Amino acid sequence: MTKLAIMGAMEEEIEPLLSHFENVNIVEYANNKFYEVNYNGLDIVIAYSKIGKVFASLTASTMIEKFSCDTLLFSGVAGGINPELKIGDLIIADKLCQHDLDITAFGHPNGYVPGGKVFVETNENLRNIAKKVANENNISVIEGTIATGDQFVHSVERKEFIQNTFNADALEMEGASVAVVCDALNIPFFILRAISDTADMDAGFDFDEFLKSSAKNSADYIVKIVDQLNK
Ligand code: 4EH
Repeated sequence: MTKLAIMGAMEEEIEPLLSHFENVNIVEYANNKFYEVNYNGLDIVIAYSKIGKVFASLTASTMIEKFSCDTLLFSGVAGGINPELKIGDLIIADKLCQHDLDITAFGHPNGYVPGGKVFVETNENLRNIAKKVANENNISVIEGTIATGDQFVHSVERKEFIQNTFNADALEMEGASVAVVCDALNIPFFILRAISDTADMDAGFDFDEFLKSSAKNSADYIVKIVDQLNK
């Protein structure tokens, strides 16, 4: 690894990272800010994309093609589907899908378009490193499927559709688009989320209450993973 990308979607998701690293150099590009740091000899670029699949794809592509990052970590929050996941808990994506991608009118399965695949897998080596770090630090984390779509899910109906259709454990609005970009460009990537809400009636309320604390849970674990990668 020569340069590491760490991205979030919202400012709150990368703020705990930025306050951890010193001497940040800001580069403005593509209507966004990219925060360059050198952390114990490792070059890192940090950015938040803004919300949703399009902005997340743009930022991931930019970090890879413009900033020459060759490994990507995503840190942020998610709505929980798996009842084992409580607010604040961590989930590592082993694969991701787009729950709002729908050309079922033509007989294709949900989440599929020709030339693509329903599920994109994350890098196994990064997952194993993350699990080793979790073990050593007594961090409890589950591995599972994350479903992405351009919707803040706050209804049991939509949540159950996503659970039943993709067997997803958590949902958010960016991960799968980052996965598609990294997979196409052959960049090893890792997607971590901490639960901020459970995507039901109370999701908006819970999200506002737990965004910052859950974003910090995710970011703190990411820093430990970076330390391990940099050994
Ligand atoms: O980046 C978006 C944020 C919500 S939208 C996706 N993020 C948070 C993950 C997430 C999520 N996604 C879909 C957490 N809970 C989710 C859920 N459904 N229930 C947002 C939030 N605050 C202000 C503006 N937009």
